[in-house]
Amino acid sequence: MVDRERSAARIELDIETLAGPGYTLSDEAIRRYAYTPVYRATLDYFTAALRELGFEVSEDPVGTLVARNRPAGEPVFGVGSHCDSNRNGGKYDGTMGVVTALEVCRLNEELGYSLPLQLVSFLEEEGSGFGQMLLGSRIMLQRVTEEELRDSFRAVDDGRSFWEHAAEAGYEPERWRESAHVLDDLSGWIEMHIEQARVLQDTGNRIGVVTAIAGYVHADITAAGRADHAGATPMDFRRDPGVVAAECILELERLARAAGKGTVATVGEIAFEPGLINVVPARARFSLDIRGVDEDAFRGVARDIAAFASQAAERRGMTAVFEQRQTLAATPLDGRTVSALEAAAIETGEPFMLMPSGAAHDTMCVAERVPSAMVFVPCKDGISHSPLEAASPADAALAAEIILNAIRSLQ
Ligand code: HGY
Ligand code: MN
Ligand code: MN
Repeated sequence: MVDRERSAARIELDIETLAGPGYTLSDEAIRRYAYTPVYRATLDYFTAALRELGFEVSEDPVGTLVARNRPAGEPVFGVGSHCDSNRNGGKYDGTMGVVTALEVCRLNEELGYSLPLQLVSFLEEEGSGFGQMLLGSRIMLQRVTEEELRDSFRAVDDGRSFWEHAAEAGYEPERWRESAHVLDDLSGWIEMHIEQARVLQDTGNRIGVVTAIAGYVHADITAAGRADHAGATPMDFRRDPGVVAAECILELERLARAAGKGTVATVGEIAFEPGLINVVPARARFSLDIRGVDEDAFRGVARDIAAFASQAAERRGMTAVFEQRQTLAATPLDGRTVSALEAAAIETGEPFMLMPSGAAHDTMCVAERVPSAMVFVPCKDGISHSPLEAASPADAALAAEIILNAIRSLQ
């Protein structure tokens, strides 16, 4: 029998410790990402706790943490998430999933179930280090190219390549393809995560059993005009790409709403060059994050905004270029694993629901090779990617019990 109070207390201690100094680059938000000392300290924290449980802990060639309680080659069931954070992150996104996976490993030992387990904490899920979301799991699934790792993927902080940073941190990026072997022995995979929206809270549910994960397109549009003096240049003489960007942002909202079917679209980054108050910008770059569970709908929005941008720029004597960063398809999750989680949730008598995920997760990659599912817990008012993020260790303890029992039933 799981002592949920004890589990909740352990989960809370882990979460609060990993929110403390030494584990974040900022004291206003949780900020940790690949190859920073605070991220290294976070991996060391999990390594110590897992070694205490007798797990064999290692890291793949680029830094994804892998811990297992069976020798390589034997089947194991996968649990985990990511412990890097958004640059404006909260204590719970990702980290609560790894902590809950750790609690599943603890309970497995204490209750003598001796289930074969492998805990994985994926590198760079947030993309805070190199602007590439799900980077560790996409490397594992070989959904990147060596050229991207060697050259195009550049650090947000200093513009140097992923390859250089990985090597400097003591990893072996030249062996990146071997990361695929992390999934070789997995008989299944369950990731726990905070919901990052407010459906569970508003419906009074403590648990979400996730049935599918929205697909996405990440891209940039760069409009190019001409830098001019902001005071001396009459309005009719301007080539102002900032105005093109503004038209695109409004059009993107219209396209997403018109597409419906849960399609969403966001411009989260915008940058003008030279970015001075008294200079009409020469260039305007803005990011696109377009998502949905209906492939045609969200990919249609990406296609239409690219065409709109180019026409809007041309109308004003300028150019606009759409460059895709990356894309993943909407991912249905494994029916048998979902049913096992559903049965385990029913057994607890606690309120739960089946639901899709609007946020992206490493499970989108794992699911290509391993029967996978996810468990959500509520986060207060749906706030996430913010230091105001809040979630309940008691809900996480309930999730740990449900995951543990689902894994037992899947053996
Ligand atoms: O943005 C996402 O979907 C994830 O939280 N990185
Ligand atoms: Mn996350
Ligand atoms: Mn996130």
